[in-house]
Amino acid sequence: TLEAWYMDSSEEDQRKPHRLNPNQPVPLKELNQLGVFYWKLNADIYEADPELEKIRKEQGYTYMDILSIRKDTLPDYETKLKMFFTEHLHLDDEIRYILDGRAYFDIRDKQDRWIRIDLGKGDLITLPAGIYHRFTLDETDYTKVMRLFVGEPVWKAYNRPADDFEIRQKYVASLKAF
Ligand code: KMT
Ligand code: NI
Repeated sequence: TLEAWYMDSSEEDQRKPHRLNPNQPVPLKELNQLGVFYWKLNADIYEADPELEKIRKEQGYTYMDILSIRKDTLPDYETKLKMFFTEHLHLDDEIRYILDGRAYFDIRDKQDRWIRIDLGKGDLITLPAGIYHRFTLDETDYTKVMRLFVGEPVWKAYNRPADDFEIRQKYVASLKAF
């Protein structure tokens, strides 16, 4: 299963866990209420995994590519990591499947607090269009991630504040249902 927790507000290295003391865990059910969904898969067989195929078919994830995020394999590593960790939203869902290594996704809860989601090999996560979030490596400085998308990919990120976008307003309205 997936581990998530509320973050402290220290300015220390973004790659550290940033847990509160005592730790304040966030159960998957609460992530679901924020529109975040999760599957656990066997990343060793991702190239021919019927479970992954089923999800891709059901969700319409026609596009996929794979990024190895480490200093010596990702062009413009420093710049990209800085961009990934700048709070932003997208007009489409963000779907990521960790094939190797580890990473954190941070998302905002309804009260605008940061929740850190700890991802490792085999974790597939979807963030809804319009949610504010950011991404970082952890102290191991490496992950290999599959990016999935419905149709032609659009990677454009809108940094916060992006409250005037219709997708943002739609997302915020969707939270009131809970
Ligand atoms: C994003 O938009 O937040 C990212 O794509 C970064 C994580 S996966 C490369
Ligand atoms: Ni993003």
